[in-house]
Amino acid sequence: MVQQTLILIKPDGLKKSLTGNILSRLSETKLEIAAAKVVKVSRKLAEEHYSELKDKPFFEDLLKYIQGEFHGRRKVIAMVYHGEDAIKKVRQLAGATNPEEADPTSIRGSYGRITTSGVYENAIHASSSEKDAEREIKLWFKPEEIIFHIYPVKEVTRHNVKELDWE
Ligand code: IDP
Ligand code: MG
Repeated sequence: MVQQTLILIKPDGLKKSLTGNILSRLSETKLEIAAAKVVKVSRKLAEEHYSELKDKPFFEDLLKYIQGEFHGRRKVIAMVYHGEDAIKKVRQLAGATNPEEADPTSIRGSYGRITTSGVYENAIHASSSEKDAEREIKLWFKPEEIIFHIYPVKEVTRHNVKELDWE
């Protein structure tokens, strides 16, 4: 099944200069890149992205982590990958959430760590289901930033300019 998945190179991945390595690993999947940008993550975006984890004890640290507060750089790289079984392929390559339990050849197994304060710094985010992927892609990207449209869009007029929005 053709799917899309949201991938983030998290602030630790950027600080460790892993962008090239991660993109090379992702190219092993033969998926197609459908969107990419550098994003300064606001607290609101961080909260919405991780809304399902809001009751976890590590939630506040997670918001700081994804906003770059632990790495002195307020940015992530956000990308959409597109193709057959994209979600499973990228999750497999990413490895388990806990970098110490992740397959050592996976991205998280190779580059992740648990900090002394208990944050899982695992270099990348990858959507974990079709439902999450759709929610996350619509949260991070506008339709016109994505090359292929697998989710319905509608035309809206803002300030007399026609543009696309998610339906
Ligand atoms: P996922 O990123 O593999 O989908 P989620 O459970 O959705 O895992 O958690 C989102 C992120 O929150 C993880 O990637 C990791 O950075 C962090 N995280 C998850 N569980 C823990 C934990 O038990 N302690 C500390 N950080 C965690
Ligand atoms: Mg998740």
